[in-house]
Amino acid sequence: SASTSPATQDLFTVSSPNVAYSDSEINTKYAYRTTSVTENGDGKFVATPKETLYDFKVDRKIPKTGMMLVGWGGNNGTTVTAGIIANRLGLSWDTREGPRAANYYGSVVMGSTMKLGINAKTAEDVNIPFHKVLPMVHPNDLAIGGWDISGMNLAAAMDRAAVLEPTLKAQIKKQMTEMVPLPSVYYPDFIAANQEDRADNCLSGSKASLEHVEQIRKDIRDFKAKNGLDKVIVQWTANTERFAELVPGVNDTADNLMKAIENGHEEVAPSTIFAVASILEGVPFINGSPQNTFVAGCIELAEKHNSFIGGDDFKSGQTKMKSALVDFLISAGIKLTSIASYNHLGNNDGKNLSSQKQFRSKEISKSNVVDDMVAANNVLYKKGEHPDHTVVIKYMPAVGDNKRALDEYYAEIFMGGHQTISLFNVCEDSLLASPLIIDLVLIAEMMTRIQWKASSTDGAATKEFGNFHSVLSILSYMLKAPLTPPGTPVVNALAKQRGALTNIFRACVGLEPENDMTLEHKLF
Ligand code: NAI
Ligand code: DG6
Repeated sequence: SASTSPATQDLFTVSSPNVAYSDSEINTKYAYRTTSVTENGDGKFVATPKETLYDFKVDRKIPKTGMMLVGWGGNNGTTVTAGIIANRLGLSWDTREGPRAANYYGSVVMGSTMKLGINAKTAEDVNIPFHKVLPMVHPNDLAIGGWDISGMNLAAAMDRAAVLEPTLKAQIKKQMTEMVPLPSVYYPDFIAANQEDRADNCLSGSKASLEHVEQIRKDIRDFKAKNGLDKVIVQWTANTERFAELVPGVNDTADNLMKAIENGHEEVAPSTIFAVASILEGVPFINGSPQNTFVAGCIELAEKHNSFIGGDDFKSGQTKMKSALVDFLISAGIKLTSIASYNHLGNNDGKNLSSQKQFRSKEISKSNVVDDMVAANNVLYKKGEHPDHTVVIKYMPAVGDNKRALDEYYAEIFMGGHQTISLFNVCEDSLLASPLIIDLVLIAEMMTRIQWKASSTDGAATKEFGNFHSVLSILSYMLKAPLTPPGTPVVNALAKQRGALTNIFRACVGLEPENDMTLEHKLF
């Protein structure tokens, strides 16, 4: 917790000449090993092992951290807030299936483990909670706040969401009632017209303005001061917006974007206003929806201010399965030829997505998720060849937040045969998304406390310690359409995304990447 001293908070220490602990920092010298490949011109390659030395520095002091959600009064916003309060209070409640207790299932950080190594005596694996690899914030300690264009208090909004059991809601009603979203930026053209009737808590003005940016910045500062916080993370879990048009001179550079905001240009989305305010305030901003919040000018602004951004679109149910299953099929040498993905859902997200422009944003983010896996297999697929892929979403109020995701995967197997896999996946949408919201906050916060430099021991000119790139692609595991630093590849394959996350965390404490060779059990 925030009050634990660095010395007592560690579950393990690393015993290595490359790792040094002080009260305030963990300092590590790390050899990053890759393979450099050159092409001979005759279609053959030369692969050369390469080693780059880095210094990593981890700030051990766990900061008092706040999470501010845009769209706080929505299904995700109310569910994640209720879940954290229930965990903090250690609540249990009755359901028709028996008692249930608060947990963090579905959170990689809080619910999964990582192999630390092998027990020196028993030769058995030693696994530790992911949360204990680096000195991370505990979600129970997060201060929570945010904005919504609907002014309903969080208890009423939680009822509107119809996600949680009444026996749980009754126990947290008092705390939830006291939580009321701040007024937000509402530009009606960006979300579906069917959302208008809930927009009763809006800042005046229906297009971009510097006043809006300044108001959001002030809200962040006030929240920080009121709760005595060291850090704040802002996350968009508000309605899916339409894509903003990319207009040269408007959103292509940081300066043009700031001018466009000043001039009230109509192609600046509310989500971009929140991103800009967060960047200027130096707090990480994560986009949990699919729209193109991070226009080029916004990314450049983040880079200029050395501020962190991450996105886009939480990867919760159908797409998480897809990014695991397609990875498995194609890695197994099976030629996937079509994916048909249908969804129907009855929550407010589904209602908003029943409008064509907002659906289009979601269709794009749900459709591009297999590209890297297909492109990587040049045995099965010719250059440019791609499986057919369709995504359908329908609004069916009766099923509420319990989205139905139906998928058919059709593949070519040995000697002209076929494999057809049909999935029926009932995704309790907000209960799947809430732990991702927590993971994104905890990992983004952790990344603000990790610095690197080229190692002074490898003869390179000694550089100052600096941050990771502003675009936090390490968050990819939680996101459908991962944003990566301009010009760098997007990785959608779930196992690779997890590998990047765990191995970067391991590197920061001088541990080798996880490998599954287990030679110790094979070479007798
Ligand atoms: P929701 O519709 O229940 O909540 C969205 C909230 O945002 C509403 O309370 C609405 O009043 C508010 N809002 C709209 N525009 C706003 C603005 N400019 N400023 C502040 N508040 C605003 O939707 P839900 O289910 O909570 O999902 C939120 C977002 O997360 C959607 O874009 C959805 O597509 C995305 N998402 C959800 C996933 C899930 O599994 N639940 C997974 C992936 C993405
Ligand atoms: C219909 O697919 C509605 C969407 O908002 C999804 O529920 C949400 O994006 C989660 O999608 P997925 O593919 O990660 O389950």
